[in-house]
Amino acid sequence: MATDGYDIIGDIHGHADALQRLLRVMGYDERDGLFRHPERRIIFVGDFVDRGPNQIAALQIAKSMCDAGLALAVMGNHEFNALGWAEPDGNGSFLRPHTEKNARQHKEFLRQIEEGSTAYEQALEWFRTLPVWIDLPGLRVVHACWSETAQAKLSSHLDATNRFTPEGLHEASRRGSIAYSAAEVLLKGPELPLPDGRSFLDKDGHERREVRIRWWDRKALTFRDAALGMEGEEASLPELPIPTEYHYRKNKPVFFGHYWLQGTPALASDYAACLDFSVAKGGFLTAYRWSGEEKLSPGNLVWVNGS
Ligand SMILES: [Mn+2]
Repeated sequence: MATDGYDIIGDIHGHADALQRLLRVMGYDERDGLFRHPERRIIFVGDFVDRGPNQIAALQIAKSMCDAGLALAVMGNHEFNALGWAEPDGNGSFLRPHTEKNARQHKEFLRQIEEGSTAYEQALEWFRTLPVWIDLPGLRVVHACWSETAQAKLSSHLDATNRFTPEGLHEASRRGSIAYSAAEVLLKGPELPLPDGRSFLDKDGHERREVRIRWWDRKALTFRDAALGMEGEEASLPELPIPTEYHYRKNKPVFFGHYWLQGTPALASDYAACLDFSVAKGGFLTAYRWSGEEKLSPGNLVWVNGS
């Protein structure tokens, strides 16, 4: 599609009102229920659903723009999880087991979109069409982590446009498979076992023995510098070296979401932008307005608050 640039939008999580305000701030006008810009297109980083108040409306805005060729989108872990929740595993359970924890993470979606309804089936049908990553000539987009190693491991389970094949979705949901760990890296980000058998409670109160790392920061070389999501406990970690296999070392800009970053939106690095600034937890829905530059500029970030 001909365009002067892409506006890449972070995790929406059902905040349709913020999405509409962000699109208007960036000069997109609504006509016949479609948001359009005369020169620019959108790329969504995934996580359209779960948590927030207006998930059907958020899906409608994003999907209609994609259907009309006005936007592209990648799959987030919440779309992957929604597909797994709905898909029988052939052994009397589902690809994503209906445990209490999994039900709690999905309950707002299921409350707003009745399981089995037409809207539900249409949402899942759209999720199946979302690629795991997009690699355009000047920029890249993935939900959580750009890892060529993980992409290579998953590629035989995807079609030519990086969408899961039906069998691929099953294989990537089978705990312990190579495809499962590759999908985890791409959709949820790499995690490292904490040293000394440590654990911490994450933002949802779950005990975790593995920690997310700042894969986009090639200077973050120790647990103390690289760990994130520990609610401030990162500073207590030892300065032990971490494996650097996940560090992004290219100068081609990469855009992602997923990390529930706090505070005023800022770039992750000169060549990487996390656009998830926690709109579903009192933060901001954030976009980066890209017009072909290799080195990113903080002045191209735009954001609106949640409500
Ligand atoms: Mn996510």
